[in-house]
Amino acid sequence: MKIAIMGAMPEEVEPLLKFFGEYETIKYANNNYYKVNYKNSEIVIAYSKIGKVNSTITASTMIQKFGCEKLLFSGVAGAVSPDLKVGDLVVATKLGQHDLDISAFGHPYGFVPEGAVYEETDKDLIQIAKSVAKEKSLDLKEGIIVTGDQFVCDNERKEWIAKTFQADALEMEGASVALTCNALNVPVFILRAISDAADMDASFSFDEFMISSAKISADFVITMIDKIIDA
Ligand code: OS5
Repeated sequence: MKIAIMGAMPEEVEPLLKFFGEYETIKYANNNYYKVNYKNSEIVIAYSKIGKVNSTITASTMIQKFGCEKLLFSGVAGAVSPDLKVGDLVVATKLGQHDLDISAFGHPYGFVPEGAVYEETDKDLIQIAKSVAKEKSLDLKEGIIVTGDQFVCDNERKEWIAKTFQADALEMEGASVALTCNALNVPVFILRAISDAADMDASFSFDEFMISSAKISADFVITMIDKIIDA
């Protein structure tokens, strides 16, 4: 089994590389891919760099060049739902692009012809995540995550996103990763731990909690790996 684990920023994959310890570094398409042998499986780890384009390239490379058969994303997010606080874990049931807008032609926000507003994630991987959460007595929330090429730090924009997409959290890579995986028929799982509330204090909260929240998410994904391999 070949499994991809990706993040967007170095801090999001560092806990994974530290855990697995030994890895081979492969340079490809202006990025580094870290190959790990673990329990007769191969795990490919990479951070894409920020945003939808970079994350699409990395997800596509993980699948088409490295042959990964499942893809897990681990990272941080801004909270949209007032129920989500810093450090909370949220797994995406579906994801949309909040900055995709051809509404001038009568289409809903986030929609392009021959596409869909939301990309779904893999139900089996969510089940595995739920069983890990139960075993570890961790609170894992399920919700809608939206993606856009902007760091949201504005209540008005956040409220618009909440109302338009019924979103619980937002970030800058998940929907593009899910769209890539779904197009290539690879099961996808997107996990985020909250680093900020996407409000006027977001950049300060992000700087303070990015590393601790990234580790919460990465630690959770690590505990899922054994179950995925054994399933
Ligand atoms: O990957 C981006 C999306 N992530 C999730 C997220 C988020 N997205 C949108 N709005 C919010 N409120 C969000 N909260 C969490 C996090 C990440 C956000 S962009 C952060 C950029 C921070 C930064 N800029 N420069 N550096 C770090 C230093 C640097 C310099 C050179 C090379 C690498 C890093």
